[in-house]
Amino acid sequence: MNPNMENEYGGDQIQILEGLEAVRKRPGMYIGSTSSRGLHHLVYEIVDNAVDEALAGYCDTIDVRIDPGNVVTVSDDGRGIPVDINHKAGKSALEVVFTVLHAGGKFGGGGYKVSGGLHGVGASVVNALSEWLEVEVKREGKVYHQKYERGKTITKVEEIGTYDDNTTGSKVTFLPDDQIFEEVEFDFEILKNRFREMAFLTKGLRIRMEDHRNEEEGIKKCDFHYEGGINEFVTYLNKGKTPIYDDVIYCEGTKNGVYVEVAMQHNDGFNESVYSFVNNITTPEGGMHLEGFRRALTKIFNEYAREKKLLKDNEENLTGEDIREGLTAIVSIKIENPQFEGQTKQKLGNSEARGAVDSIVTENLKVFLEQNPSTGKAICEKSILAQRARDAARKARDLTRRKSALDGLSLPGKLADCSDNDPKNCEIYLVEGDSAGGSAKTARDRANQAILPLRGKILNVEKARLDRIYANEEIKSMITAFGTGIHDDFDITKLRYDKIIIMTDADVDGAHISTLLLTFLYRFMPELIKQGHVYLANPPLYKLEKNKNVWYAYSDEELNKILMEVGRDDKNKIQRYKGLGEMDPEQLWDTTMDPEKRILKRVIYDEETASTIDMTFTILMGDQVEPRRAFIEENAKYVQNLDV
Ligand code: TSJ
Repeated sequence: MNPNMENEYGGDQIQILEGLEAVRKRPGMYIGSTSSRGLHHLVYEIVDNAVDEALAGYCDTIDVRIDPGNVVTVSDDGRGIPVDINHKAGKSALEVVFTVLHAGGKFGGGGYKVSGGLHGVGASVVNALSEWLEVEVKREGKVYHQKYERGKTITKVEEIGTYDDNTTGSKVTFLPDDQIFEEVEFDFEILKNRFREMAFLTKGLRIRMEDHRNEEEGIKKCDFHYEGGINEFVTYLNKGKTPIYDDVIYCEGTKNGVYVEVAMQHNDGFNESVYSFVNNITTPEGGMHLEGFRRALTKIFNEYAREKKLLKDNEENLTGEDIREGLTAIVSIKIENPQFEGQTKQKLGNSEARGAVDSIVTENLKVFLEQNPSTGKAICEKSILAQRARDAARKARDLTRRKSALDGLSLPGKLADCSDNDPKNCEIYLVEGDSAGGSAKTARDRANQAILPLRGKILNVEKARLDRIYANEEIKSMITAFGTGIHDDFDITKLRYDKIIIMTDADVDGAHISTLLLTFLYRFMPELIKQGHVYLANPPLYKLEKNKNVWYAYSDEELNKILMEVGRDDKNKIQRYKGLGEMDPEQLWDTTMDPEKRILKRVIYDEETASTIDMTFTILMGDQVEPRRAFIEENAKYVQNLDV
């Protein structure tokens, strides 16, 4: 071999290693964080590459498998990652994909590539952050293989076999590096929700997953495949709600090089559930594509309402909010060089996307409304009702605002506030009922724990219009106690407590009240949940006493465990707590409120699967019983245990 060549190759190699070393040194720069969230991004990154192959038209099915030890395998039936020598890099294209930063998809043609956000950083980043990674490619009758450790090449690209069934595909297996990640346990539900979303966004694509980590208990599986794409997504999101017209309205087209797809349907509720995506990546902060969509809707329905005389000449225009009341929609665009802006890089900055979405939606909606006048009328009538309610709500809100200005923002009378002035040290317990509230007031640490008793059932904000919500006493006291304001005035820096702790009875009613409170927080102050300020207290179900010893059990399993130790025959010393009210203040402190001993559950919010969370609340709090039962059986997954 020409020694110069060898040198050159060696030089390249060093540079490449430095590239991936940088990823290991500052993983957060590439995958956002090294928490559970970053961990899951590894899987999305690999799956995204296979989805690109599907978008290019060459792949129908993606399989994901989790094995014991959190080893993940992603395989597809695409063309197979090219293995021939990439002349610029002087090595196999396959090796380039896994060892050169940002090299993913730079060769070959077709498809849309993502260059920003948290995804699209390339398979090499996953490789760098994996203890080991193996890739297998089936192409032209040959099977190729390569293995890496912490980003470094361990074996050459080798031909390890042949086959003659004409199939092709790529398969990547990796083990996330526990030197990098705080946590290496994959959450089946989180992955499942994201894969469902990905399948909706790429019509026709099948994504399957199997979880083999705990085979004794069974193999968990899911299988998503939607020929209807985002139309089916909207139908799915409106499950448990009552649509006000039958069809999902669908708009599609390409303009300025931007491919635009929109699906929408109104329900008889009051919330706006519009999710936007760029190259299949969620954009929780919206951006130009969402602006284009909103602009088109507002313009079209105002024009339509005037033309049909549903809105009189002397009446005010409908606002965008009026038209979006009860709207469920997906705005999905594909664009070649997306620019992501904002603090979390989740907002689309490309201005050409605004015009593209606006004109595609305008054109499609015009045609749709001509052919479906009754749907047009239903939307306008609902928007006009929303307009009237908005006026009433503004009056109610102004009234609360003026009132609080007069009282100098006085705190609610029922609040037993804490004395420490530093919000960092403070927590507020939202307690169901006056009697439990009384116990909690006696039990608490007065310096740092505030108590706000709430009476009976909390207003279901999922079923009420704004005017009623702002007039509700319990809701008003929460808003003033938190100090953050609400709606356009919301300011998290004014939050008066670091922890908002929901404390309800450990029974069905208590769970219902918790969910009502969470629904309020989720709809009206989502930042509190997103930034991890919201917790559920965890009161015990049983108390056991024997020879002056006391045990508390927080679950039936725990009770059984204690009974095994203490002896089953002593069952009559057991006390089943029917509610917080049955505990005296000392017991309440010991079991549920003492920061040294208590267990709190933190409520988590995963942006990646926001649409699923939204539906969760709809299903739990909406009218329809059947989806709720099914959901509760599957178990609420938005709560994560946390010892504090
Ligand atoms: F990113 C990755 F390497 F991790 C990965 C890539 C993981 C998985 C599961 C699949 C893939 C992948 C890549 N599937 N299919 C492809 N396709 C290509 O890389 C490819 C194939 C052929 C051509 C061509 O022009 O002939 C071009 C490309 C980009």
